[in-house]
Amino acid sequence: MTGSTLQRSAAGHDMAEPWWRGAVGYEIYVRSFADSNGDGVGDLAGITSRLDYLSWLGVDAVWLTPFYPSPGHDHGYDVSDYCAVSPRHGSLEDFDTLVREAHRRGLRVMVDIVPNHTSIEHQWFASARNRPEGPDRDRYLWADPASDGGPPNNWRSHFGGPAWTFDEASGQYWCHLFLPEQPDLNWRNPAVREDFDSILRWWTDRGVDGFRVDVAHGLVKDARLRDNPQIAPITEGMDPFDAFDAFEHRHDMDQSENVEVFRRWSRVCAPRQAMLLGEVNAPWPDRMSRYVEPGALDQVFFLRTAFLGWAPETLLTMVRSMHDAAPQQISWVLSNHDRSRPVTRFGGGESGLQRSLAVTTLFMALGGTPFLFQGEELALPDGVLRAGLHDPVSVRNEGAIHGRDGCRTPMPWDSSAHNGFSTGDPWIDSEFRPPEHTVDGQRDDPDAAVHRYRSLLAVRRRHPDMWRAPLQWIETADPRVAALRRGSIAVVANLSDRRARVPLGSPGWQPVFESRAGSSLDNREHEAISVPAESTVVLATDQ
Ligand code: TEU
Repeated sequence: MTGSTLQRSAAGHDMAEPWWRGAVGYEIYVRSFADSNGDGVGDLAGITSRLDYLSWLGVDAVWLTPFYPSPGHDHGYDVSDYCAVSPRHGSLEDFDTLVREAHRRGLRVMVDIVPNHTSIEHQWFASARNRPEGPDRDRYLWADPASDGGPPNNWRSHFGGPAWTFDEASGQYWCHLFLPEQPDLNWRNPAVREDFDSILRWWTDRGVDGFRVDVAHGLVKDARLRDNPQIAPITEGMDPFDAFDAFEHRHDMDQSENVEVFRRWSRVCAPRQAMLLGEVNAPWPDRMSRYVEPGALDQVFFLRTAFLGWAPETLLTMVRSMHDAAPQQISWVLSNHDRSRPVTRFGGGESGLQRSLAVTTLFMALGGTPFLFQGEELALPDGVLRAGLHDPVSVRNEGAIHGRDGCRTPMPWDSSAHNGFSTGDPWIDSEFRPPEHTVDGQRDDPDAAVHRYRSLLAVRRRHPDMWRAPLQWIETADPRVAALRRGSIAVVANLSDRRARVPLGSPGWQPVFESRAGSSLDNREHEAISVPAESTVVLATDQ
């Protein structure tokens, strides 16, 4: 099925525009969304059974995290077959059903493609390792030991330790920017490029509407494998992500040749109207915007906002400069399956919710394709584990502080056993969520977070100017307050801790969405809006 058979597209959408203009995406962490067969692991049939909820919420597209065959060292981000479904998550038939049912409801389906590395169990790696003289060897990055017998250079793995593991049989090291079980592909090898063209075609032929590209900044490595400059000391027991940041990643990441790979991918995907959305973690904004030059990726995630605690001035400064460098091509996010949830990062409870919704409301008016992470619409704090650790970053590093388990606990649907996620024991053992944090509990309460997010999405759909009309920033006196105008829409985000008054420059405005009640149009001409602390208001005018 192709996109043209979809029955709905974003309101005000012009058919000549790509489907993602004006769309809002929703990330599904497949392992933890819905389990249909009671084995404790989320699956594709479970997702299909919950599509009505996503339609009701009002998102336009879902991104599914990897569901491919995988030994699971990094929970699916170690793929052993790119064109199949892991029995853990269902079957290809289940996938086809999911796509068909999603399309019937006007929802697009994006899959995660993991091109930086394969699983150690992928047949390409088995062949590369077992036959050093064979044609598959060069699909990966192998290098001789340094003169002292150690790793060939000083590159580090994101997940701790060197980015190199020694292969006794051949006497060479293989490169891995993540786990040793995730060997990095050699993107200078034409066979690798051709294989991925085929993988993209294979999934678009099955009806997928786009790809989220894992570690898009990592693909091509320095041809001479030069050392990275070290910029900070590494100490014993340091968090692996901090140790990774102790280097300037001049030679292992963000090489100019990455963009050439995506130009090639775009030639495959653009004629099929399949979106290419990169996970790009590059110094910004100029390096980021290179990835979305015409004919390369369509959008990139801007992930810095998913790293921040509550820091309004920093957040607004980075958002504005990133927006201005690529006004329609940023996928704005506050969270994903790698980061602590925003409600927790922003102080928890009602305050965490107010702040998250205030920022998300601004994101909805920035062009580009914003994404919610499952449970964000419920204002969930991080889940609390009852037992065990699962994230390999925590399991393999005693000093790790940025464990990723808290955001990966099951989606709480209701107050039955395991919050309705599974009838069996979930793969991750976490505390029960109270009724007010569940989908069912919130649907019965008109003031609950889910209704506030749903209204926001409805307002965006009703007012296409919110994402389409040219954006003009309105200068404000306080750097913690951002204001903008887009055609018939104005948005004022007051992230400061006190009420703020912003002149709108013309009369005739009406609030159409308040992230927190209590804004007031001041004076008879309605020319200024007074906005409560830590909230965002969207206004419309008919003038
Ligand atoms: O994450 C990539 C990742 O870890 C980096 O973006 C990292 O946050 C950054 O470079 C820190 O400097 C993706 C997936 O989202 C994650 O779940 C996987 O574990 C990882 O790739 C490996 O596939």
